[in-house]
Amino acid sequence: MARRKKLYEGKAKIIYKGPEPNTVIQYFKDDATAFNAQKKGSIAGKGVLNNRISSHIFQRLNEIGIPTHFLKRINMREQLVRHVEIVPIEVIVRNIAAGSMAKRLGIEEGTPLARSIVEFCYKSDELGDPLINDDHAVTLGWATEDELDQMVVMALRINDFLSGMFAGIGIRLVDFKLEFGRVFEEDQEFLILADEISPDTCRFWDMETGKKLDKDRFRRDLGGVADAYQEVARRLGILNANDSVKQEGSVTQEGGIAQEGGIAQEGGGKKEPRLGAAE
Ligand code: ADP
Ligand code: AIR
Ligand code: ASP
Repeated sequence: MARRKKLYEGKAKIIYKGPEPNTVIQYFKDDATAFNAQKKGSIAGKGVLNNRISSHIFQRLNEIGIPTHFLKRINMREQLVRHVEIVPIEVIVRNIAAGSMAKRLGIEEGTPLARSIVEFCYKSDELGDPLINDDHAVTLGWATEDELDQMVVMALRINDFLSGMFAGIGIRLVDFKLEFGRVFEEDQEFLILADEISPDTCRFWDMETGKKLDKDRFRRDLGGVADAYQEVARRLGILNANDSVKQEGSVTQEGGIAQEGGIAQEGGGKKEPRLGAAE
């Protein structure tokens, strides 16, 4: 493999220089962190599943006219995307109270919200991605008023589309996080959706049982992390039904032992899952 220039290594992905100008490659790692990297681990096969799930979702969003950075999935762990200047704001959409909002406001997790809530957080690991409002974002120069408006409009459209898409496969979209980036074309600057949408960045609850099918299984030590991510991929129709989860220790956690299902292929010793129809 040709040697590539690493531009950035994050908690869950590595960004490499792309083959064409203004492109980068996102490499999806198996590493998992939570609570701004205070908790660290590795989930065998997570990167493969997130690459596949996120590619599928971004492709669908491109098709309905949401501008995104996604160009194509290159292989099991990599996708080619447009290089953007990331807006240092995480945009969170919530349909049901959960996680930090439930905790902060003393609301029981699982309480439905009368309308969707959009939150902004300043993207800073050191500060723990603190919640901010429009005034902070504009005054401190992280985004313009117009950019905030664009992000909210896109986030709500994405929420409508994805809520329907997941409801169709028996999954409630509880909340999710988006990142946007700036691209420059012919003296024009505009925002496109960047980063990833996967069980690492969304809360997914099974509509019948309420089972968590997302990163909360890792955050809250619920076990079955890879299994849950696989279930999401299967329901999306992008993982063959006969792909199985190995009941062997393949999730490791720093400072602890967690025994978890990794991903195995039927009749093969390879760890990467066999995936369904190409995008
Ligand atoms: P983190 O930086 O929070 O640890 P990741 O491990 O997911 O997160 O690393 C991916 C990084 O790449 C993130 O910081 C994200 O903002 C950034 N990123 C996502 N999409 C693009 C893109 N198209 N161009 C440049 N940077 C991107
Ligand atoms: N999120 C926020 N920062 C990183 C991520 N992945 C996502 C969570 C959850 C939503 O944003 O995965 O889906 C809200 O998270 P929280 O912790 O603020 O309740
Ligand atoms: N991704 C963030 C972290 O690594 C937040 C989270 O997902 O809990 O801590």
